[in-house]
Amino acid sequence: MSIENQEKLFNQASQILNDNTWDGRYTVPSANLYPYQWNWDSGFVAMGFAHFDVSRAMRELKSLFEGQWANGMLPHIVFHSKKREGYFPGPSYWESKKVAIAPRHVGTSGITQPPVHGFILEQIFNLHPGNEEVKDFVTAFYPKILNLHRYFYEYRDPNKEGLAFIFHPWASGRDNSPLWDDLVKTIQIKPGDIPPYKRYDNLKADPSERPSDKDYDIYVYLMELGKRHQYDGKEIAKDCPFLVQDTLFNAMLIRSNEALIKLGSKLGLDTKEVEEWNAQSKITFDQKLWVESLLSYAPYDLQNDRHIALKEIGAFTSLYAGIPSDNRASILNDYITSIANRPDGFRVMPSFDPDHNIFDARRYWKGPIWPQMNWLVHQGLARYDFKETANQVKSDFLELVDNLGFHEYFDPRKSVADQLKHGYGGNHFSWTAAVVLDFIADS
Ligand code: 2M8
Repeated sequence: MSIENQEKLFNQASQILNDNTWDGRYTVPSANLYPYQWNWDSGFVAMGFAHFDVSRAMRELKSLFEGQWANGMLPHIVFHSKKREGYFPGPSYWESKKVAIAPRHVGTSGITQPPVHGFILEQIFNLHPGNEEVKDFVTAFYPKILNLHRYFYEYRDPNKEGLAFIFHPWASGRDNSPLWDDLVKTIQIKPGDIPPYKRYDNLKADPSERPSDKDYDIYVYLMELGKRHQYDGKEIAKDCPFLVQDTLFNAMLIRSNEALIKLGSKLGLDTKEVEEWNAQSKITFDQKLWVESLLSYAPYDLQNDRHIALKEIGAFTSLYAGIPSDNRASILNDYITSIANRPDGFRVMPSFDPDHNIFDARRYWKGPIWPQMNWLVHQGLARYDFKETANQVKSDFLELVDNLGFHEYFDPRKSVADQLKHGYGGNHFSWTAAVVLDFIADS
């Protein structure tokens, strides 16, 4: 891509992050579709801002962590804005203020999302060497992330294996991924189990690109269960039908642990606790989540004691966390290469196995290319020195944004995407902008 084009995309991306900033201190993923602050979206956004406005980057993390609960949990949505209409489930649904350990001054959800904040903090720190304000911020912020990780090890790891569970598909960040299809089919919803509710997402985005109504019933069922238990991980573990040790979620935890260890040693902070967590987590991830017949990692379903053995994007983020041996890393890299070289023409990296009959190139997490996932996969491939594949993942993504705009997600099929006028889901999307900023700054 030409320098002029890169500059154009960089400027458009910074404009989007500024436009999506509300009250001067937090960013919404997409003003129309998601009118609140989201957990991992804001992590990537902070990295994007760090390339042109580091004060905003720091403010983004600060405003997000205003939603942190007293036990360390960081909710997946922080409802700063007063707007009560237009998104389900909004602040009144969750009733977080009825929970003693939730913040008093701001409403939040009761579930979490992949813990990216440790390595985002490290990115911000590394982008501004010698900046005393950044150094002070990182030092002051560090304990908040440590508390979040401590929460996962204390409340979300009942067997003390070093892997955290999630109890809702939304917490995986990959809402309607085919990974969860069989498991959610085991949940029988009886009349009266869930309250009546009204979706807005499928009015604002093309319903054929969104999760189904059936998916939403399950989401509500699991939220109701969480609410009954005051969102207490230990209580939920006792009777929740959806209890999963996810690949992406735990890879992010491990990579963020690593960031805390590196930052801690640079800043003279005590890193013993996080080193112990991480040593165990890395080993368990590699041993427990690898499925030899799949030649990949896979999430583990704790209630049914089995792997969810499907080829899916989360497994490939293990590279960024430095989990696989060189041999396993090569296997993962070979798979990505095979997708990039398919005779039917695919950009990398689709979020789900294109050879599986559930694959759907348009529908949300059932196949499309997602910006932040491409960023994570790119970082991982670069870490293991798979330069060619790393570059492919990056250039495929930049090409899609250049051709189809700053959308939420994209069609991986070249023959289809090259005929489209725009990408899928929301437009002027914050994490798309953030990833563009980092990819271009890193070119
Ligand atoms: C999507 O999830 C939300 C629920 O959290 C939704 O569909 O309403 C997911 O892509 C999630 O990963 C993302 O953080 C969120 C906001 O971009 O949207």
